[in-house]
Amino acid sequence: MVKRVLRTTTLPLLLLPLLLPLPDETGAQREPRRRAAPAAPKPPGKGGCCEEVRALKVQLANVSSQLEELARKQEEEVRSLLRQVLDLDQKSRLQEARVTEAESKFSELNGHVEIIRLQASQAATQTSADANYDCASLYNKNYKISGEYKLPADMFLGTPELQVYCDMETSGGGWTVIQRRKVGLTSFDRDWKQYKRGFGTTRGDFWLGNDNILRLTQQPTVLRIELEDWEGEKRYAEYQHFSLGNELNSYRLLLANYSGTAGQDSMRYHNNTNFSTKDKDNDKCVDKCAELRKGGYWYNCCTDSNLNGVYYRYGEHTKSTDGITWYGWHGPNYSLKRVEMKIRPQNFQS
Ligand SMILES: [Ca+2]
Repeated sequence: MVKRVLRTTTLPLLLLPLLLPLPDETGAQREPRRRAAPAAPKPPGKGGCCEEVRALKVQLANVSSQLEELARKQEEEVRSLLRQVLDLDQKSRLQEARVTEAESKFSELNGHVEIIRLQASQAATQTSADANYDCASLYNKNYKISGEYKLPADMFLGTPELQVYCDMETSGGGWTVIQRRKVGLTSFDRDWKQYKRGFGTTRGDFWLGNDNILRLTQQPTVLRIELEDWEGEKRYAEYQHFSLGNELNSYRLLLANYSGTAGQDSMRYHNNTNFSTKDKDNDKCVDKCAELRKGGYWYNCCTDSNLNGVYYRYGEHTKSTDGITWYGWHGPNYSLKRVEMKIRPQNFQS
C-alpha cells in the first residue's frame, strides 16, 4: 500500500500508461485523474485518502510517540515522588526517634530535679534521730521517684553520708538497692576491703558495701532479688527475713521465708554462711570458692547462686561456672543479663 501511494504521487502523469499493466494498479491509475481538480471534495473510498491516511498515520505515530514520552516522564516523576515520600518517611521516623530519646532524657532530668528540690526542702527536717534512714523512710516522706538519693550521715552510728539508688516503683517501692549487674564493665572480683566499703556507681553496676548493708538492716528487713535472662524474661526471689552479722562475724548471712518466681530457692544453700572474698576464705569448702567463682559472696561449697560472679555477654554466657548464676532457674552454666538486690523494712507500707 505504501509503495503504491509513493508511485502515484511521485511519478509524472506521462508515465502512468507504463504503470497500467501492473496487475494491482487499477485503483492507483484512477486516482491521479480525480486529483487533477484540487478544489473538488475528496470522496471516500479505496485509495482516495491515501495521502491523508499517510499524514494521519504520521500524526498518529507522532502523537503516540509523544504519549509514550509523556508516560515515560510521568512514570519518572511518580518514581521521583515515591523516592521523596520514602525519604521523608525515613526522615520523620528518625525525627520521631530523636524526639522520644529527648523526651526520656527530659523526664529523667526532671525526676532528678524533683528529687533535689524535695531533698532541699526537707533537709532541715532530717536529723540523726532518723536512725533507720533509708529509701523506705524517704518514700514515706513523699519521695516517690526512683533514682539516686543521699542518705544523711548518722551521728549516733557514726556513719557517713551515703549515696543510694531507690526503687520507688517495684512492688510498692521503698527499696534501697544494694547490688546491681547490668552493664558488665565493673569487675566484682574484689578484695575484703572493697566489699566492706562498696564499689561501682549507683546508676550502673555496684555493691553498696557490707558495712552499709549492715547499717540498713538494723530493723527486720525484706530482701528482693530480681533476675533477667538473655531472652528478656524476668524472675524474682523474695525473703521476708534478711540480716547480716557484723564484720567480726564475717557478715554471716541469715535468710528466711522465700517466695517468688525464680524456681528453686538458690539462696537457701548460702544461708548461715560467712562472706568470702579472694583474700578471705571463709567458705565451708576445701577449695577457695571466691577464687573459683571470682566474686565476693556467702560461699558454701561453693554455689547454688553466684550473683557477684563474672559478667558474661550473650554468646559467652553459657560457657563458664564463674558467671552470674542462679541454679534454680537456668542452672550452673548460665550467666544472667541483669540482677538487682534490694531491701526494705518488713513493716513498710506503701
Ligand atoms: Ca575454702
